Amino acid sequence: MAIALALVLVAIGSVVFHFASPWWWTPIASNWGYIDGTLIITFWITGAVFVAVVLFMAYCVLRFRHRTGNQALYEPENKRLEWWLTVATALGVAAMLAPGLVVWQQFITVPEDATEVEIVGRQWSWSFRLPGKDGKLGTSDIRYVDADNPLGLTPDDPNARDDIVIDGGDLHLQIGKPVKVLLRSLDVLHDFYVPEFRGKMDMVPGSVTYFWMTPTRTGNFDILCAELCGVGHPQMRGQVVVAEEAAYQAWLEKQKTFAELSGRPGPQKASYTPASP
Ligand SMILES: [Cu+2]
Repeated sequence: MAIALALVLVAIGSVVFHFASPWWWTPIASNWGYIDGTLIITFWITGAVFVAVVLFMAYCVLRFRHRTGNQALYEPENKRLEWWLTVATALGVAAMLAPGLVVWQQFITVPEDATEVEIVGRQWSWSFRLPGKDGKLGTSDIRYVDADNPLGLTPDDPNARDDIVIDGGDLHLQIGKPVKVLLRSLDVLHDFYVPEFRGKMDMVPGSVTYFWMTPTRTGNFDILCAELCGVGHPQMRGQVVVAEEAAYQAWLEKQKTFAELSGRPGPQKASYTPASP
């Protein structure tokens, strides 16, 4: 009786804790309310199954408790029960997976008016790149990485020269403007994660991953690395600042282009100056 009661209390306590708990997601700051929606569906389904299983256990503990003269019956097969459990489990799992597939499709279908922003991870810091006036990001290759060119932009690519490179600063974004977030890593696996954006994606050395989002709330948001990437992993922090248009433009004007940072004003040409006699 005491154990059955304890099980019922566990079920009731879990539901009460869920609704009364002060710990909940940090308020959302992007368009990805759908991500929260899929999580809530999963909570409801797993929560209902959890309560049903625990209450069923309490019922069994009480109903089939030891009594003198009672004998257990061995029943290894039960067609009807197996059929019923298989269908119910399949429906539950499908209901949890299907919304995720729909949201994933939206997560990687970038709207036409999105501007590109590149985020580069390395052990253990974040760098950023915005397209310059031409609206295009130049190409890059890890072989070009050096002190003047921390992101490895192709020195002779005209599209790269006006790219804005932010190495060791914050990334600023304009509120309400969709961005395509392009992710690169210079060394090992990292994962770009801003909890308020409800968006995260692995950064894989040698490839470019992406998703898109629209910031919907101004403020400063922490960037976390969500992929264990070495001893400095917990300190791999950055900041995204979401600002109104005027503040964003003021910040943008203060940023340096790749050409300014690397002292490469024009395409590099091989030249030969004869030594004076
Ligand atoms: Cu990392």
